[in-house]
Amino acid sequence: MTRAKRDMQENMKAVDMVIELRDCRIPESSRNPMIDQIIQNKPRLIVLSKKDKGEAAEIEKWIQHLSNETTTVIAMDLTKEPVIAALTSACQKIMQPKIDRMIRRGIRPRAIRAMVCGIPNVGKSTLINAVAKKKIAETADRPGVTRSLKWMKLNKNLELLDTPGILWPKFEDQKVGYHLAITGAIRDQILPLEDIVRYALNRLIAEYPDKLTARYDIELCEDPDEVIRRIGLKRNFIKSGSEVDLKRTREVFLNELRDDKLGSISWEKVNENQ
Ligand SMILES: Nc1nc2c(ncn2[C@@H]2O[C@H](COP(=O)(O)OP(=O)(O)OP(=O)(O)O)[C@@H](O)[C@H]2O)c(=O)[nH]1
Ligand SMILES: [Mg+2]
Repeated sequence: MTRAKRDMQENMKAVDMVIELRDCRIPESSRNPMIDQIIQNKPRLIVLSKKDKGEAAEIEKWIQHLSNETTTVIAMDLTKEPVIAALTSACQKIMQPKIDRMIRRGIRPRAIRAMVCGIPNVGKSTLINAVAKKKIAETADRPGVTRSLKWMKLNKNLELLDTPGILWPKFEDQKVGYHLAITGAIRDQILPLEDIVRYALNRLIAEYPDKLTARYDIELCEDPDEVIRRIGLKRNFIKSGSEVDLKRTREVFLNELRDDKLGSISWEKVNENQ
């Protein structure tokens, strides 16, 4: 078992529920399947982050698809939207049955305790910083199970563990790797640049030809290698001689894709995953 997993399992004992972050553009690829095992049957709030970067209609379908009795789903732009209000209301709704039970038994309900978790780059720090910045964060030390845990008190109803649980994505399916690379979750050369770009272009040629032509003003064809060559030619990325500098073209193209220069794209759609 990895250290991160062990830590999460320990911290799990101290929380009432889990806030799982996923990238709204790739809700399947940006989840770690181990999470179900770690959080067992604790109530869960899935926050689909980077709402501003995905397609509204697709995000709405994901919200419907992922919601069930123990899981509530919301989508957010964590950099702009009021995080505290959204989290408090969602977490309260999720925990209401338990709170009601406590009240019926004559127990005064305490604040809900939640842990934020997710794979790298989904917005864990952005969420926690947004909360901490508000200075409601009188971080209090309270003994956890084996060591002291730091909590951030958002208000009288909700406390967040100040360290998120980090999980790594799974790369069993190559498509997952491409999705993570395209959205910037992995930046290292884990996968060959050529393959990432080929995958992205195949998808764009088939599903978003207008976005490609609008950005690069080229004539499209079905061959992604030819399309990247045409993009390089258009941008005048020429090596000595008259050859197109394909490596540079691919790098620039992938950077532009990550920077949303082609617009909002939901790389995973609900139907494909059913
Ligand atoms: N546009 C947009 N950007 C976001 C959103 N949430 C996070 N980001 C950006 O995504 C990048 C990664 O966010 P982090 O909060 O650092 O992600 P993290 O989960 O803490 O990542 P690790 O620390 O690597 O595990 C940052 O550049 C954030 O500004 C969002 O909702 N919308
Ligand atoms: Mg972080």
